[in-house]
Amino acid sequence: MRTQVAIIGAGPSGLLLGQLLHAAGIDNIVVERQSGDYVLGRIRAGVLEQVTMDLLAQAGVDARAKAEGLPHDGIELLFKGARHRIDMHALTGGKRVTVYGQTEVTRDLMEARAAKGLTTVYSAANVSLHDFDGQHPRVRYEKDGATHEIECDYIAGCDGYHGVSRASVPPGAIRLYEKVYPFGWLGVLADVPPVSHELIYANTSRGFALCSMRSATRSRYYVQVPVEEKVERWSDEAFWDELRARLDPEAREHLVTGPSLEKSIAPLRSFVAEPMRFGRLFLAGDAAHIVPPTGAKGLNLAAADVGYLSQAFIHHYRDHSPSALDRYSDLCLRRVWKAERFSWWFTSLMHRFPDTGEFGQKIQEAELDYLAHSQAAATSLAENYVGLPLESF
Ligand code: FAS
Ligand code: PHB
Repeated sequence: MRTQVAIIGAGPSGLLLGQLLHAAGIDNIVVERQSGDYVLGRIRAGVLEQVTMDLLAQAGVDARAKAEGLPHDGIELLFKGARHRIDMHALTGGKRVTVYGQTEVTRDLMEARAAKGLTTVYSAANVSLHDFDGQHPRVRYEKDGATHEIECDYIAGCDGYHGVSRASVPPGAIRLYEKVYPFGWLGVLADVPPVSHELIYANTSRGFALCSMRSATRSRYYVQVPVEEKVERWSDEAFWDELRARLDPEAREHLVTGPSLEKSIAPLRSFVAEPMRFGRLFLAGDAAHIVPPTGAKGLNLAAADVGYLSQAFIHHYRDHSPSALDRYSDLCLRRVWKAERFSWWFTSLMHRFPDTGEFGQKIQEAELDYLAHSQAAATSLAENYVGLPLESF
């Protein structure tokens, strides 16, 4: 097979890149090691920045997100037993986020790709990348007992943190930056109405909690747990009891519980790989960076990367200009590191660390009190949460 851009990974990065390239007349093939159902079965992000919504629109895949997504103008910070609203819409001159699950984004992208008859190879085993440091890169994979090869102009590594793309880069050519947090998030998805119409981020002496949602009838909740915690040790009842213990009286009273549809523990880490380009291989999304989900940046950073990368390929193929491809990594990393900082800051503010102690808890509460009563402080949180603007090439 031959294509212009071979995309590794059919998560949000790979599928959105595929649609953006197709919309610009650039041929591409997506190679995914799992089945489509497996990809859809992963429960992950829930909050989309306007930048992401705009990119979905550019790809012609925003209809359902606009129809079913929930526009959110604010979030609430819960500390010392009381909630304080951050009016992001007012503080950012009218910006907002949209609550719409990553699963639905992926489903919309999968359906759009299939409707266009574009090639997606699912259940591709032993994917390998070749000669991306030369002029004629290739991707190999095994399927149905045969080895297949794709000749391409470029490879987009959209295969996540555990993917083969970053692992294919010679160790001396890449710099890795990582911070692993000493706790995880135990998450529950349940068909119960959300406890509040906006997200609640809670800092409590028992640890962090987050009240989120997927719709008016489906909620997503998280509680901070020790990094060694096992999800098997948590009954639904134990989860709901712990969440209640971390809420304010009003939220506790309004909490509707029910059987979990999904229950899992996600580890938290900050991670960046530099650069994001190696010859004719470009990394995008979780393949290049990971943020703790506190700032709801992971999926949105992935979308921004492929927004930049699709524009760079368009400049290359349409305008025969290599400069945008040359600037891709620097442009992404400038915004990635700002999102890494915001996600690290918000995680440090909202969670209990082994060494937080009483003094640390007082410092966190003082900063939260400052955020709740200073327009300057709240504006900084708001403009980062709704998403910093993209730069132009
Ligand atoms: P993905 O990991 O989503 O997709 C990569 C794809 O590549 C996968 O389908 C994988 O099967 C495939 N792949 C891997 N290796 C391959 C190979 N060798 N060959 C071919 N294909 C291969 N972000 C938020 O904003 N909010 C959240 O609450 C949140 N929660 C998360 C919870 C968990 C447990 C995890 C892991 C992440 C969470 N994230 C969250 C971040 C997440 O949403 C990512 O940012 C987002 O999935 C990034 O999308 P991709 O870059 O496409 O990577
Ligand atoms: C979610 O709904 O899964 C979600 C929302 C906001 C976050 C993290 C996760 O910061």
